[in-house]
Amino acid sequence: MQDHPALSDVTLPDPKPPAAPTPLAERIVASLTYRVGKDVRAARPHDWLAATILTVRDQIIDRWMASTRSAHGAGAKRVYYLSLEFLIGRLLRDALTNLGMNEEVREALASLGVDLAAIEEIEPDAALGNGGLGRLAACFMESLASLDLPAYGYGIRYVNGMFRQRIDDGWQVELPETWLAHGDPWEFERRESSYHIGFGGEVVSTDTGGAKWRPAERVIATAVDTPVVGWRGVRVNTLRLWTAQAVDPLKLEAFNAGDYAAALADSNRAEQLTRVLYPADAHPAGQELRLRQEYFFSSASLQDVVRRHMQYFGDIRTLADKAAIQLNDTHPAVSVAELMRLLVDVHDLEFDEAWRITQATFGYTNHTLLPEALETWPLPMFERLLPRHMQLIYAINARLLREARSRPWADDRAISAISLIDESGERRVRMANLAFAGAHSVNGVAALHTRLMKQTVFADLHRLYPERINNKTNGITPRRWLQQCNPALTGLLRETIGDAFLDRTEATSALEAHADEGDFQARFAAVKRANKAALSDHIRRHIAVRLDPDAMFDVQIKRIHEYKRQLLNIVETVALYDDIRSHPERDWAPRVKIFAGKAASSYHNAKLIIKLANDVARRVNADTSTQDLLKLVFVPNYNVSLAERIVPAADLSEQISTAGMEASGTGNMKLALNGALTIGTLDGANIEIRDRVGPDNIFIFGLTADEVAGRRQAGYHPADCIAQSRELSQALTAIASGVFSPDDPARYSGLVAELYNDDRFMLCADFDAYTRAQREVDALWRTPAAWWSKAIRNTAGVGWFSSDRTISEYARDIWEVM
Ligand code: 26Q
Repeated sequence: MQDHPALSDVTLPDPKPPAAPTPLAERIVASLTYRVGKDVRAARPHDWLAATILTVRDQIIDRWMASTRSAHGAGAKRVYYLSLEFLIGRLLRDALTNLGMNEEVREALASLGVDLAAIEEIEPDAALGNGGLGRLAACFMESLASLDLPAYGYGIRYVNGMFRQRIDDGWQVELPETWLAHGDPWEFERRESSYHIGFGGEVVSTDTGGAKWRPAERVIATAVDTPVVGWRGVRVNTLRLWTAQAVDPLKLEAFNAGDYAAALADSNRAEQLTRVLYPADAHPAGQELRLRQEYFFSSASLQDVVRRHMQYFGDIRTLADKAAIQLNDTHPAVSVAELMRLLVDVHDLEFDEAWRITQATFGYTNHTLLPEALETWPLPMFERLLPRHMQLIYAINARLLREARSRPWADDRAISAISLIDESGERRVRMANLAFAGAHSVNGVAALHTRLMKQTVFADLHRLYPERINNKTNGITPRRWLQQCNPALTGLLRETIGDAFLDRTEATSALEAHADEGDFQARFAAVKRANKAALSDHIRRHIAVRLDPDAMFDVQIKRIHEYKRQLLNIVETVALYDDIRSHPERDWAPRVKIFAGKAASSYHNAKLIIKLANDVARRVNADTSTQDLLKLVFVPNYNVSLAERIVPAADLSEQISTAGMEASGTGNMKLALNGALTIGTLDGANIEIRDRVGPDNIFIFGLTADEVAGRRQAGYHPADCIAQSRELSQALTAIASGVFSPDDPARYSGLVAELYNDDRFMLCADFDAYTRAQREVDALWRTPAAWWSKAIRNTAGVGWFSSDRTISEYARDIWEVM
């Protein structure tokens, strides 16, 4: 019985010849009319933005499908980047640049009376991340597509990303970020790609002697896809973000009985899962919702990876040959246990074979050495939420510790350091150890960081598996962080050294030959000045402070954290202010101190540091005696878009973390590429930046990581350092006694007392060296030819820090796809 004739029986009409391509402006109007549903005359800027994005998106779709087909056809190995954060920022300019459509779209819109720059400005900044780790994931996605590697990013589609920061009377106030308020025209919801995710319940044994998890609770994960366009449009990859829904969104029985709260309870509970991004706290609190998020997204991603693998290759045992999964920090580390569950419980593999496949499939990237920032979960909570995973972790641990005990050097201390369970207090699951054990590659993000990983947090695991740790120094995408954010510099480089650097960022090295040419220096300086004037305009409009674009723009832009030492910079500014007032006759270099960054809402000292910056700014900016010599601004709501304004306008880049504490840093690379000189410690990637730009073109100061460790061991007494430095003690006394906080003179007494008592971040030990380095900066600023020569050598020297180079190394050494 056949209801419909077989397809082959039907005579299909001849396919229509392809329609002549419509001019772009007409296609934008068609999008506006038929997809946004707005009349040209009634359209508001957001409608034009949506219509433009939808039109550009159409151009992307064919390439997107072709990319998927080519990977499929070739039976290619795919790369999966699992990250709880993707700090992608705005996408329109990115897509236009990479497709080479900027001019065409600008003209089409202009013919409709619409200004492309104006609508680019209202695109929401997708802030699905906290800082460096999230932005790195975004740069990596762009480089993966640019290198034509088949890859998927997996993450969570948070309804509320990183909070919006307002500064009220100098204090940080957090407001919800509602980036989806106007919808997101980039995304495609994939209802067909949905998975059940379980929580809680119990483990039962099966007839065949296996185990099966019977979760008490289930939610549905649905995929939402965003295309990621590579440079020159070579490839379009997918960023797949998961959103949570209840299995039974409306309980009709309860609804009919009039209990509306109960009717919607499941929906509300499920939707909580993908509601909000957790802040990168100084001390992550180990909250249950966070663990639920981590598992939700890990399980959905792995089910999707395994489903795709089975669809294309049909044999689970070849998974590691066809899939490389990279864990962005430990946030997705529960994936190790989840893949084991899928292999053992669902695909019936033996434990040992499953473990071999798991290790061969995963790589793990570490981004921090701070012990208090390493993720651990209370064992009872973990067991209640994920009982089957807890069993598998015990089994993995037994295997791991058996192997460790076979080594002659493994004493009790080493064994307890290697264990997946921390038994020193209340028992906790160590996610870093789980990720280390479950991966064939464990990498750090800068050379120093990788060395310290081997010597500190992972010393015993490294001794057990000496081949596993490797370095992959971070990078940044030069498309966003040079071409898009600094079109004027890009234009100057193209005229001077040709276009090679657009495809191979290292080719900026050709600039070195021009570093001492007066004419080129003048053009380089003019570009910088124009960028500074544009930033000054923005700052005047937003915080009503007037800046002089001829002053040195000295910037520290990053999350506010004590180890990053914004406080060192502020205290030095106070000392400088005092010095200028005492010696107004000296030849000071006019400076503008620019700060921007967010503090985690529960991080008390970080928020107090923001207030201090604002208190000092109010006093200094109002002082007529230092007017043209010193200004301080705290620019609110630091995000990717604000970084894109500040980076091209910076003269001096502050990278002053306590040595050994900043895993890499990536802002340091963005600023140097745009011609800022770095003042910094020998920490993270600063060391490699010095190696590439040369020690004469960077201001390095302070203790090294080994000296920091040595001082700590020998007993560090900050009060002695303070007593020995007149400038430091005067500045601290002024701050502590309320000179900058007359409304609340004791506001900073606790903060300053901490410096006297333990000064965990060794601000006092580095203060004098920092001040000396700053005075060298001043001297250089007063000799423009020398300054610009060094600035140019920075742009010339740091092309190596392209994320294309970083991704090539991951592809070759870890994923084996190149
Ligand atoms: C952990 C548990 C619970 C809630 C939140 C978190 C959490 C979230 C985000 C912990 C840490 C982060 C972010 C860390 C981060 O951005 N690290 C930075 O990574 C950069 C990329 O490798 C490096 O350049 C920086 O040095 C490093 O600080």
